[in-house]
Amino acid sequence: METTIDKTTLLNELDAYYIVSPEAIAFYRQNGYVKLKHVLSPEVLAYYGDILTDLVFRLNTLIKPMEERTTYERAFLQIMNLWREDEQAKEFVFSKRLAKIATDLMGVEGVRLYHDQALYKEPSGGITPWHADQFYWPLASPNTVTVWTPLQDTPMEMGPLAFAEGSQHVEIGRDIEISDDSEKILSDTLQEQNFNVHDTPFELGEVSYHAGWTFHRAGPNVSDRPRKVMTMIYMDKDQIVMQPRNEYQVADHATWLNSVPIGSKPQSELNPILFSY
Ligand SMILES: O=C(O)CCC(=O)C(=O)O
Repeated sequence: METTIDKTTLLNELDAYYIVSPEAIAFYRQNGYVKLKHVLSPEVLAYYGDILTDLVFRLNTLIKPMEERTTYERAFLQIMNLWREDEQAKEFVFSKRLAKIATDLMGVEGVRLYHDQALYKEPSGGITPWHADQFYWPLASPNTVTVWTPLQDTPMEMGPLAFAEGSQHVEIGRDIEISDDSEKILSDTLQEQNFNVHDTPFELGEVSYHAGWTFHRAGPNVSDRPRKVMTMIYMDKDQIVMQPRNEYQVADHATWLNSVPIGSKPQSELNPILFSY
């Protein structure tokens, strides 16, 4: 029998507030990430998962065989700002539920979207090397956070996201782009400095939030299913754009921040406020 999807129920769920426990907030601030279960229902994930997946495969241009790809290209198909491509993708990306959690974890008044991105690790896709995201962003304060939302359960063989606990507090390796070098150098340094690495599967409905300076990586996808993940990067709504410090930040300033003046808030239509108290 065909089941009918009640769209209003799905939209209500995307906007319904999730109460973030004081323990989860304390954990995030200490460790630079937190994993939360039962944030999204199987129904929301199935419905929006299909929409996001169709978009990823429609917009993807990376079609060369795995053997010819760089380490970065082997890690995932990366399709950005899906909210600008499709009204239903926008419903998911603009979820107040997910944006409020980001707000509460950072302890700010509200958050803007930096950009979204789908990260699909294909079967036989390689590792995501150790890196910290904020290396790429010309943003003045560390109040940035990414929600990593798997669209299916993600066992170890699919390459779930792993985190070096507390690594956002130390100013090591902040000038290293994601690469084979970052994997080697950061893995050695994090080990030498005794950082605990949290690497566990994600249940269906579980999501993680990690701070912009938290080092993270993912293993290869050795399963026969694609590891489908949608992410949204949030920043404090009062975040300030700073002078870019590298070529990636110059590019991000133009692409994701609409080239707003250095020293101003990113107030253009590219960076909407998604939740505010
Ligand atoms: O999905 C992955 O493998 C990497 C994700 C990541 O680096 C991020 O969301 O910041």
